[in-house]
Amino acid sequence: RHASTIPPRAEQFTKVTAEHVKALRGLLGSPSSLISTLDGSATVDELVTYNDDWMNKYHGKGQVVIRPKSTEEVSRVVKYCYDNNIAMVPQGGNTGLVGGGVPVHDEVVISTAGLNQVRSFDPVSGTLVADAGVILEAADNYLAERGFIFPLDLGAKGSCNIGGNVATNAGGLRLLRFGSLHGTVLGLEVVLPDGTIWNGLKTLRKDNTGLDIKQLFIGSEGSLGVITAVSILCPRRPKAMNVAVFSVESYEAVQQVFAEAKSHLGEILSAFEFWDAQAYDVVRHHKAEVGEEVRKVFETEGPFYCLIETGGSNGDHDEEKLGNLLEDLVTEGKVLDGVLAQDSTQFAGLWTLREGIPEACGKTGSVYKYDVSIPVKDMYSVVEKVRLRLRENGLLTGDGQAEGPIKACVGYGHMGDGNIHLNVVAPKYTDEIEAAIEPYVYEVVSELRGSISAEHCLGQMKAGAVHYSQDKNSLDQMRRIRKLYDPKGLMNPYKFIL
Ligand code: FAD
Ligand code: 2HG
Ligand code: ZN
Repeated sequence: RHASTIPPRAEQFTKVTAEHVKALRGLLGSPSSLISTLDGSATVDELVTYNDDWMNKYHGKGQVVIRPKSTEEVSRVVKYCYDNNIAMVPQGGNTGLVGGGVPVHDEVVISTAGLNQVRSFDPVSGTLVADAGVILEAADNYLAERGFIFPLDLGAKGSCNIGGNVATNAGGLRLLRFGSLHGTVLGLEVVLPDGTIWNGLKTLRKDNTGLDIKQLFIGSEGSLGVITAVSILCPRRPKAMNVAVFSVESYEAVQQVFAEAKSHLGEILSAFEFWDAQAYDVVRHHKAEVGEEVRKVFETEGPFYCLIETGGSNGDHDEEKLGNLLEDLVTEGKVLDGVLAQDSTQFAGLWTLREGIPEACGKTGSVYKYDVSIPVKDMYSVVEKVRLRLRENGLLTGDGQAEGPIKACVGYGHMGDGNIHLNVVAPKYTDEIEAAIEPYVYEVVSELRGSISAEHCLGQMKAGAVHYSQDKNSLDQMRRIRKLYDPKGLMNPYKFIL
C-alpha cells in the first residue's frame, strides 16, 4: 500500500515502550505469550507474519504481539491497553483480504492463536462451543468425527480462525445451503474494549429477551472487542456428496444452469459456484494441486464454468436427481460439456479448480481484489466494465489475460449468493493501476445497486469507500455504536467505519 493512502498515526495513542511490554508480560501466565522488538524478545523478521497481510499488500509496523492463552488473559491485556491509551488490533489467522487484521502503524496485535480448544459439543442439538482461535478446518474435522459439519467452508480453512470468521461474517462456499453466520451463531464471548468480559455464550436457538447483542459483533471486524469464544449450530454431515462441473457458452447460460439446478436439486443443492475462462487458465497454470485428472477435463471448453455440489442423506436419490439434471442440461443444449466426479480425488480436484483461484492469482502477481454483490443478472458486467476501463487506460491489451501490464483480470464467485470476485492481477501494486480501478469499480457497483463488500468486509481497503453502499443515517448509527463500545477508539483504529 502506498504511503500517500495511509492515514497518519493518531497522536492520542500512546507509543508503547519497553516498560509497557514488561507490564503486559507480567499479566500473562507464560512469558512466551508476548513477543516484541522493544525488549529484544523478537526480531523485526519474526513479527512479519503478524504485520504483513495474506496478499502482501498491507504492511503494519507493530512492535508487540500478544498471544493470550485464556479469556482472562485477553481481558487483562485489553484492560491494560485501554487504561494506557494503547491501540490494539485483534488478529485470527491473518487470512483477511482487506487489510483488517494487521496493524496500520504500531497497534499491539492481540492474536487468538493461543485460544484453540473446543469447549463442548452437544450431539443432539449439534451445538459446538469453541475458543475463537480454533482453526476452521480443525473445527470441521472435530465435527466430522462426530457426523456433523461446520456450517461454513472457505478456501482459507487451513489457517483462518472461527473467531476471525465471525468477526468478518465470512460467507464462503456453502452459504447457499447453511445460511449466514447471523443465523447459525448462537452465542459469543467477547472481551470488550475496556477489558470487561461479556459472556453471551448462549446455546439457545430461540431467545427473544431484548436486543440480540451478539449480532453486532458478527462482521464488526475487531472494532467492538476481541471475540474469545463462539457457540454455533452445526448441521449433520451429509452422507453423500457429489460434485459436477460444466463448461457453458455465456454468462446467460450460467444463470440458466443455476435456475435448473435449484429446480432439480432443491434442498440437496449445497453449492453453486462459477468462474470465467481467464480464471480457469490462471488456476490451471499456477496451482500445482490441480492434478492431471482435471487439468484438461473438458473436451469443449467455454468462456464460463460452473460447479454444482450436492449433499444429502441418500446417495442413490441424490445421484438420480443429479443424473436427471445432467441429462436435461445436455439435451436442452444448456451446457457445452460436463464432468461428474467419479471418486474422492476427482471430487477434490474439481473443487480445486474453483477454490484454488485466489491462491493461483496470488502466485501470478499482486492482486487487486474486489468482492461485490450485485443482482445476479448484472453481476458479470462489473468484470467486463473494468476490463474495458483497463484497456482504455492502456493497462490491458489482451482479453483479460496476459498481454499488457495487467497479467489477468478474472471473475469468479458464489453465484448462489449473488457474489462475484473480480481479481485484477498486476506485476506489482502501483498508484497508476489503483487509480484506474478505484473508485471506478465502486461507482459501477453502486449504479448497479450492489454492495462494495459482499463478504470480505471493509478493513483498511474499503473504509473510505463505504458511502458507496451505506447512506449517512446508517453510517451515523454505526459510528454511534462504535463510540459507545470504544469511546477512546482504541480497537482496530484507521479501519472499518471511520
Ligand atoms: P483475520 O484475517 O486475522 O482478521 C480479519 C478481521 O477480523 C480483522 O479485522 C481482525 O481484526 C478481525 N478479527 C479476527 N479475529 C478476531 C477476534 N477473535 N475478535 C475480534 N476481531 C477479530 N472470506 C469469505 O467470506 N468467503 C470466502 O470464500 C473466503 N475465501 C477465502 C479464501 C482464501 C484463500 C483467503 C486467503 C481468504 C478467504 N476469505 C474468504 C477471507 C476471509 O475473511 C477470511 O479468510 C476469514 O474469515 C478471516 O479469518 P481470520 O481468522 O484469518 O481473520
Ligand atoms: C473466494 O470465494 C474467496 O474464493 C476469495 O472469497 C476471493 O480472493 C478473492 O478475491
Ligand atoms: Zn468468496
